[in-house]
Amino acid sequence: VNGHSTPDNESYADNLETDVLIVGAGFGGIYLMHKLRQLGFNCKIFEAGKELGGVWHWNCYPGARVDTQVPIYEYSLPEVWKDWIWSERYPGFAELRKYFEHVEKKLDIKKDVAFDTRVTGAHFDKPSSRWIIETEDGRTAKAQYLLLATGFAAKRHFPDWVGIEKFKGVIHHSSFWPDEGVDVKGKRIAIIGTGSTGVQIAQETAKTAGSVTVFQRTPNLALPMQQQPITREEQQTRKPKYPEIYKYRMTTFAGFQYDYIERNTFDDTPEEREAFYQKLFDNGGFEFWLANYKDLLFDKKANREAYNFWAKRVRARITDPEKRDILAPLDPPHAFGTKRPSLEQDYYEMLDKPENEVVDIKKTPIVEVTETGIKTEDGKHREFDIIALATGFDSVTGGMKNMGLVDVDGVSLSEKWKMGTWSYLGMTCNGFPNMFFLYGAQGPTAFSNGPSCVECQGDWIVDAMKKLKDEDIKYCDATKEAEEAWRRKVTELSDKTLFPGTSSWYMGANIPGKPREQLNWAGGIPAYSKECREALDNGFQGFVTA
Ligand code: N01
Repeated sequence: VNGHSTPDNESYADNLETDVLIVGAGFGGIYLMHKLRQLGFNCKIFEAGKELGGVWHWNCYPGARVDTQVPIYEYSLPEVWKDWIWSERYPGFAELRKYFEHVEKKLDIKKDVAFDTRVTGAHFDKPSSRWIIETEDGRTAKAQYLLLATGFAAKRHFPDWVGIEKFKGVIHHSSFWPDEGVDVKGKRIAIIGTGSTGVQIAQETAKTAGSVTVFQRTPNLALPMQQQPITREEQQTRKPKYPEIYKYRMTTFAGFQYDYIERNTFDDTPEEREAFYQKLFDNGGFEFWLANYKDLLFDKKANREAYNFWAKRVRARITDPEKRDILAPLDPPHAFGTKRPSLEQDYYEMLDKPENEVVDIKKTPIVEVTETGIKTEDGKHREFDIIALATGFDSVTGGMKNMGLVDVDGVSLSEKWKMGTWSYLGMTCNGFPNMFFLYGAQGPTAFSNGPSCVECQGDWIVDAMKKLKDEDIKYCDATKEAEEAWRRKVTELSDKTLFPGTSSWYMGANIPGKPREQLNWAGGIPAYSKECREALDNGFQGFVTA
């Protein structure tokens, strides 16, 4: 299994001292750097990869593209969007990488980034009020503030199948896909996993591969993407509305250009409901998920109604009855929308082709990877040239637990979070003074559009740091009580929804042994923002300051 990064960076001195050390140069890290520079903070970013872009630096697997429509999945910064033009409604990874080149031209970030630099340890030295940060290549840095922008997918998940190291063909995890690509033409490809990644890989490789075999544990309740090219003229005409669009996205549950409607499912007649579902489904994107009736994620009966519509539409596209029942069963595998639906273009048609196969590994689990292929419990051995592992991530908490972070009493974050996750506001942790994180645990993270979440939390972090500076406060540290109360709030919000009933990475349930708990704020961005603002406006409520 390949890796991109080799720690050979010479671009920063050992014993670096800076006001702010940011970890990660994706959407979050770049935003923080840009905003903090404007306030006169001296900032540096440590980034394990070789380029800006975070997940878009790592993700170049076949078919990788964003599932949020232009212009929602981008910064609201006018200096960035004003002269940036996309080519499609849902841009692919190559275009997203170009977007980050454009961001660099506008914001001049890279001069303060040390690439190929992986953080492996950090602790807070109370006497000097400084974080001491260690990197994999043995250097250290000191900073007054430590900001973690490591994303929700910083730690890959590799299942421990017997023999996985023996496979003699090509095998890659989706986020370690080689930059130069893999020639799939005419090859026999296995794809393990049917999350957003697996669906994209299967749909794309099936266009040229000899055969595609998808190993599915849980069907993805995928929605039509309705991809379309978009012209420069269309975008130029719409740009005067962008400020309004970006303002609106922060008022919606998930930071999108649409929101749940004010009606419940059974407020409408069956005919009205059918017409409404039809419209959402055909508009494409996440509308069927995020612009649906407001009880979709709360009421089992309402949810089942939406599922039935989804299954009817998808089943009609699959001619093979066996594949139809595996990909879109009549009975829901879980409540619709409690696992992230992928956006597909011709996933079902591609898998329906006779040369392609869908293996239901809930019925016949994988028992072994051999030199030439994959063996399942029913004794079948299938041979492959390429295996794509689309098995996901130790999502949300895995990255932060893996960085050697230690609290003021010498307890590691991985120890602190062993039995569950505790944070305050989904941005700070007790015992980790002046450490802030975004797009991570107990924030709107997985239930929101990435750039919206990053800007909401980034603005709060920047305001908190400005306040600390203006009021001459050396550090702030969340209290244990505030953490307990936040955890309770996160759990209570989630318990009102259908999310806890589904084994998903949202609930930590995709990683063997990981505590099952809601890892995300399920109350929407506006309510989240309000809570966070109040804590600041009330003079660092929930923190001790010194
Ligand atoms: O990962 P996943 P992902 N044996 O965890 C299966 C974002 N994203 O990389 O569902 C067999 O969702 C697992 O099965 P199950 C997006 O937020 C966005 O696809 O646990 N199978 C599942 O099918 C997304 O949600 C885009 O039963 C095993 C799959 O592997 C997040 O990233 C594109 C297994 C993992 O799916 C993660 O997506 C891609 C095992 N031992 C990703 N272990 C955009 O479009 C796991 N699986 C922007």
